[in-house]
Amino acid sequence: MRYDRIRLKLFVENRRRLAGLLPANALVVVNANDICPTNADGSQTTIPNSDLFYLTGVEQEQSILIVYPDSDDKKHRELLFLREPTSDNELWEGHKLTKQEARELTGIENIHWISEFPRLFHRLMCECDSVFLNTNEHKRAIIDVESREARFVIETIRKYPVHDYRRLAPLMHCLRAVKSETEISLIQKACDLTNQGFKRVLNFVQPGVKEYEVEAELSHEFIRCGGRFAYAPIIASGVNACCLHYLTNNQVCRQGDLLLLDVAASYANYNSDLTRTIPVAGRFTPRQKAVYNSVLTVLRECIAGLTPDKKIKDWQKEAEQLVERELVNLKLLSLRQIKQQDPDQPAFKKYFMHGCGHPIGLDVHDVGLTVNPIQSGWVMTVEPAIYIREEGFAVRLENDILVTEQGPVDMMAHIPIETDEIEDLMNSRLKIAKAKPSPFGCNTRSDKSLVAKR
Ligand SMILES: [Mn+2]
Repeated sequence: MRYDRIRLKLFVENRRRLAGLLPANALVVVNANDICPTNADGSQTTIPNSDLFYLTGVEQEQSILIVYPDSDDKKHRELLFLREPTSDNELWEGHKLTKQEARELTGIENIHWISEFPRLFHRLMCECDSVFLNTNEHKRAIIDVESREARFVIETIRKYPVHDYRRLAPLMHCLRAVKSETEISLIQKACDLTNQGFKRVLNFVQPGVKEYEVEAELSHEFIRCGGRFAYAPIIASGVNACCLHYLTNNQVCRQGDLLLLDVAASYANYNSDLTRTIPVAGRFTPRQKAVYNSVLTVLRECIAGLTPDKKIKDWQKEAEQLVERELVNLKLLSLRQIKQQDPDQPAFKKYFMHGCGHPIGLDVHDVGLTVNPIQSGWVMTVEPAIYIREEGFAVRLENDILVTEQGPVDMMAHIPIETDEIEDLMNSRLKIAKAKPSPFGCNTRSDKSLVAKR
């Protein structure tokens, strides 16, 4: 791991909370994520299974957790199965957890090698009354690939067809939605890394830089601090910002354009999510500033509106009404258009067509019972926007907010957002020599000698 060790109390407490939600004599199984293949013998970087991490802190492949709080045998109440370290896998892949290391990481006493899983699992299946199996459930996820967990579920039900099976996902969603103090401090750490990356970008962006060069600056900052990109960064200049999930990041940032940056760090698997929109040349035009300040006003009102007991759909409705008001102020919509609109296709949707925010945590679009009222302890993003394709730009602003009984806490309050602040920071920097040739051959198109050397 590249982050400071998390105290095992977090994982012990999370398992205790899960045990508290289970009916009598229930068994829970949680599997690690697959290492996903790409092409030939390649594989993707593995992101740990969020539920397994939440309950154990384990990131290692092929791991399996069993929680069986009512087991007669004390040794069977919590079991962790790990891939056995061998000289061969350690030679090729690196260090694997020893049993003692796993105990110190997770607080689970009973650690077994994965080869012992079938025997012990069979025994526990003969003793329990119900089995909670894990499924990846998210409203927006359409998943065609069968995960390790999904294969385990299918195989288990095939072998034990008449057991009483239940979904673990709703319990995990209920637990993971409300963040503990440790989790909040880890999300805060991710927000702080994001701040560092954003400040570096304010010092870097100028007309002529490519969007992917901005991406490289962020990458440098996040990785050197032990973090990584929380999600594929959106670095969209000019009209590119009107594509909601623009990921090519290959255009030149031009004088007079705005640059939308939806970029953030994750730290210790906890994510942040930031959006800022900055002027490429360091000054907003009056029109850009007017739209920007409209979005900023809505952002602040939506943050203030994140209060316990409100339903997300009501909060979204408020956001839409605020955006609509601003669209009228900006003369993008007329009151007549609004009066005559089809209620199923409201006029504001031309300029603001997505949700105003989502829970964030171990997943960027975090699990949570979003039909339930907002609760103290949730961390939500707030991301209003106005997209004006015909004017060739968009403004989106996004901060991460902790909901509390005492009112919303903006975890990104320290990240520059006022237009004056952004302009000042961009104009006070030491200008980096423009288009300095890179020693690594970034300008290879005009420099054949670098290509020939390889
Ligand atoms: Mn977001």
